[in-house]
Amino acid sequence: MNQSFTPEALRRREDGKRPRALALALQLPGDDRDTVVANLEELAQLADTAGAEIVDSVIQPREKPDTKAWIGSGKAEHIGALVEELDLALVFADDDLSPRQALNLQKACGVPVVDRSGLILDIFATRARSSEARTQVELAQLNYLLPRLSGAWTHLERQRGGIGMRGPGETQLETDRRLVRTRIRQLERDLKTISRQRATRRKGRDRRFRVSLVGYTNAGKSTLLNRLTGAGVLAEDRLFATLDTTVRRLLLPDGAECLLSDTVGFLRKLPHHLVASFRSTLEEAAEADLLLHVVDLSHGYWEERIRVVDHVLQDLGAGNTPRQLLFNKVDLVQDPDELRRASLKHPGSLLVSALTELRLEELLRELGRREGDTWCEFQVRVPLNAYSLTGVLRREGRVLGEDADEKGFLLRVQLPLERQARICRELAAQGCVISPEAAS
Ligand SMILES: Nc1nc2c(ncn2[C@@H]2O[C@H](COP(=O)(O)OP(=O)(O)OP(=O)(O)O)[C@@H](O)[C@H]2O)c(=O)[nH]1
Ligand SMILES: [Mg+2]
Repeated sequence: MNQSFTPEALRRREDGKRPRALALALQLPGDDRDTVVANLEELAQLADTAGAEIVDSVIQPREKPDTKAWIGSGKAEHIGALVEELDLALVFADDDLSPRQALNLQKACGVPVVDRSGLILDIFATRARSSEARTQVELAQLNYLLPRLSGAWTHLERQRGGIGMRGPGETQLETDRRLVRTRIRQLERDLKTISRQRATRRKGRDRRFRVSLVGYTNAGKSTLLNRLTGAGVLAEDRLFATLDTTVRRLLLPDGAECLLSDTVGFLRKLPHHLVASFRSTLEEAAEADLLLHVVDLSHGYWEERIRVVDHVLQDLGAGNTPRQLLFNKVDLVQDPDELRRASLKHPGSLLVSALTELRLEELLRELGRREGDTWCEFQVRVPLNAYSLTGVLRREGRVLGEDADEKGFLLRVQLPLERQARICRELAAQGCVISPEAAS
């Protein structure tokens, strides 16, 4: 059984010819036409990232999706004729289709039908580089594929097309369901190990303030990381340029440091299996001290995109992590009213351009301020016979000044807010005298 990217299709690509495709969307009652069109444009961009060329698109108004053929069997026949006429190799659906809907639509169209999840998984599969990302994508692919494993799919996939199921999962698709399940269990075990290793790395990573760049794909997160830290992360005008997490040190204006991490971007209707698989990568974001939510203000639907990102963060359990909204690409925004509208709607947000480095100092000052807010200052008197406790203070906090007299050692320290109560209790139990009033 082979549902993967066919050698034939590969050859077509190497020839420089991209598979020609059609994009399909439903417009249900209550759907705003402009939004459906914008979503179709996003689908076309995804298809382009995957290597296909959208030559036409069709929006089908319906009361509700047809359980058998999604757009309805009559319309499916019509699409089949269009596919023939335009000599298309693929059809993309801007929704997630049930295996049955996809199969019926595929039969009517005569070419493979790739739904939104299938397309996103395909892009991730071709872009995954690190072994962690590859494991995550393979797991998501196999979970997606399992209910779709059926002989009826294979002959069409072999004929032409290709996009939909490439990448690390590819070799597995030649096996049967039982083997796929076994492989899924293996991958889940691997990911658990990776997740544990990540957690250990995070723990050992010291007490620096952790800031995570989050946002819709293509918002400019990697560009910002590069501009601020010289990280050299790939940043390009494509969806899902970044799949792996990069963490870099960032020096703040007051001399403190934070750790800035860049990770995979979010997207409307991100496949559930993918989010689940990428959980360990995304935990990096979920466990940050601050989420720097980067928004492309030049995009017409930035408000909807903010909602999408908020939703995904909620799903990841990062709903309550402190946030800073950062409107990016303001160099592309011609209308000053748009800038005002964004600021008024989101008080406390910042307006920057990562590319032209506009107002990045303001961002750094804000990060410095937020970092400072996470510490509190104390004066601690450590008895002479308990010198080892100064080591505890150095490990758990920052020692700003140190003095000694005949009664002991006098330290001016900053302790992290969330642990200060515990540390102070422990120190007091060992004879230290702590005075918060000493804070400058
Ligand atoms: N004009 C302009 N373009 C920008 C700005 N910031 C980023 N870009 C461009 O936007 C595109 C996407 O930037 P990336 O930094 O790759 O975006 P990302 O958020 O990391 O995207 P993913 O990794 O795909 O999630 C690139 O072509 C950047 O050059 C900006 O402030 N102004
Ligand atoms: Mg990126």
